[in-house]
Amino acid sequence: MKLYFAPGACSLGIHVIFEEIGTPYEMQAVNLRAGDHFKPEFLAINPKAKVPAILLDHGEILTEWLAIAGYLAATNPQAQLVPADPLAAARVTEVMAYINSFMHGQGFARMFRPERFAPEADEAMLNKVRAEGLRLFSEGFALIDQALAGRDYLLGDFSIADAALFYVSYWAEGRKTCALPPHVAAHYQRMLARPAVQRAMAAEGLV
Ligand SMILES: N[C@@H](CCC(=O)N[C@@H](CS)C(=O)NCC(=O)O)C(=O)O
Repeated sequence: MKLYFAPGACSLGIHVIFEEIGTPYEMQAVNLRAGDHFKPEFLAINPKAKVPAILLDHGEILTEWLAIAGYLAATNPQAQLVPADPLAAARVTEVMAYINSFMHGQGFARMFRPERFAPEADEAMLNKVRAEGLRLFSEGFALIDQALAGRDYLLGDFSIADAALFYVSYWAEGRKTCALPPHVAAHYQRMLARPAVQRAMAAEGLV
């Protein structure tokens, strides 16, 4: 398998999952700053021009964070990255969807791509979009913080949901965009102590 990633992007969470599983995989960096994701070579991989994408061993491409994480967990049951109980497994998807669609797609995207939410806006308006993004991003962390009270990981045991929380926590703490509330901050430190996370961070040049 091959993971298409950009250092420190949401693909970091998928990178962590690959490392947690421990099976061999290749990495292909995509330079988002240089706009390489809009070039024909990458659009042939993902016409949505986004990382992460994975190339499966039989040649198919899979995109979308939630789909990739779910696929990796389902095809590597020995890694126990999703609970067997259907409701517990749905809880994993529930929290990942919130992180990926709301915190990332609504909150963080407004902070870093405000022009996509307000085309042709002037700088004052873009700043309002950025501020709204920060508000939504922080609202997400506040909600997740409550869910983490008394727990080491989001659903009790480590799961792919923790890799999702890790990548947005990295955006907050690692990129200094906002302070993490206490339980999320403790979760972030717990994640940083995992060897799989350390390997992924080192491979992306983030430490
Ligand atoms: N819905 C997609 C979103 C992926 C996404 O937003 N990826 C970002 C990096 S974190 C990206 O490739 N951005 C490039 C761009 O939007 O120009 C998913 O969950 O996989």
